Amino acid sequence: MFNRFKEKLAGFKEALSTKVMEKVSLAEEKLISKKDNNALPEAKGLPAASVEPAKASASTNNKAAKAAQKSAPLKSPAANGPAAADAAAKPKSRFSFFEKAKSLVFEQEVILDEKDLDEPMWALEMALLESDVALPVAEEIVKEVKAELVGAKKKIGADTGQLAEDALRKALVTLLSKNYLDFDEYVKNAQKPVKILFVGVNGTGKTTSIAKVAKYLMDHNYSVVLAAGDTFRAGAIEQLEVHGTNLGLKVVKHKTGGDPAAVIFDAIEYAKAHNKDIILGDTAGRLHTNINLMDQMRKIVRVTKPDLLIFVDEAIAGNDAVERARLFNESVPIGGTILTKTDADAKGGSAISIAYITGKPVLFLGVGQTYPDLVKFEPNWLVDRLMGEAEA
Ligand SMILES: Nc1nc2c(ncn2[C@@H]2O[C@H](COP(=O)(O)OP(=O)(O)O)[C@@H](O)[C@H]2O)c(=O)[nH]1
Ligand SMILES: [Mg+2]
Repeated sequence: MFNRFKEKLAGFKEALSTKVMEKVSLAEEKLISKKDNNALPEAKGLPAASVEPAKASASTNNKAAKAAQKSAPLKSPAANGPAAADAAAKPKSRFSFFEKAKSLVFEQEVILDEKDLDEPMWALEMALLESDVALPVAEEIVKEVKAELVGAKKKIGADTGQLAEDALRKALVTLLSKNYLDFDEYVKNAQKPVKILFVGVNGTGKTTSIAKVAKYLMDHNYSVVLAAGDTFRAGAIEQLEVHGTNLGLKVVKHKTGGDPAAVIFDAIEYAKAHNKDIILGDTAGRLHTNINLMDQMRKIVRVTKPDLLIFVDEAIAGNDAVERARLFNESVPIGGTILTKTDADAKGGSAISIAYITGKPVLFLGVGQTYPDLVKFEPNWLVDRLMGEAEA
């Protein structure tokens, strides 16, 4: 899942790491030249200072040492202790001076400014666009990541890739949380029976998703009835009936070629008469470019007045899915999206973009062909998979 996305991100991480390293070596050079200039007397003084007590403890005959020892009572009794210890560590102490200087550089914090981020941000935008993230969405993410990184203090030695990842993760979670809707809460609070209608292009996974959502709702103790509203495609009614049989659900149907609005209307009547909680209505697949079929969809919506209209599309369609969602939403106001086939999606762009572009939440992700292969949309779940370890 999303392996291409992970690959593309490597460019951004690398660009950021390179920039941080550049800044670090610049800071290092500055620090060293500063040390070279004003550290000379200091550098001379240090070994000299440590030489003296060294001699003092090494040779008790030395006059200076004796004088030092005589004057010792004037100082605190402990004063000789550290001096002696320093002396014993003389060769090491000289070494550790350079060690200390080095570690100063290592602890130097690098602050990234806007200009430093030009290249990494370009790399990020390219990575997002190549992963089929829609342009306005990519721009929004870049803006967020940049805001997160400008002024960020970076310590050399820490993982620069992590800095890049943390900033991007935060931006993605923020973006994906914007239109979040808790489907469970929605269903719980909605007046029953809840009328949910599924629309979208042919072959994207509408009927499969209806069966998955039915199973999901049954697992949450709701009673469900299915409406075979795809009266257009041969075999569509039978396909839904197979799911009905598998799940033990009533399927309300008419003949192929019948009026889809009438089928859904009947299912609503059935649900009311039998105290069912939820009606899941199938519809025929249609392209947003087909004026007649789009008109028909508007009619179905007008007549049946669904509480929730779900647009279904496949993640693997990338930008096409996002564009279709936008156009469907212009025709009939959708309440949310189910993005199917994310299990086969390498890029992740549509999952990132679709809610932002439509302004409507992603409700579920389809992750396979069996009933339990439905994941309730959670920003963190998705971001974990987008940013996590690539699978083999
Ligand atoms: N891998 C995968 N396949 C899916 C998923 N959802 C649906 N499919 C497959 O997509 C094909 C078309 O599904 P269908 O429900 O008939 O699409 P519809 O024409 O929109 O109703 C079927 O072979 C499904 O098994 C999914 O999340 N992952
Ligand atoms: Mg179908």
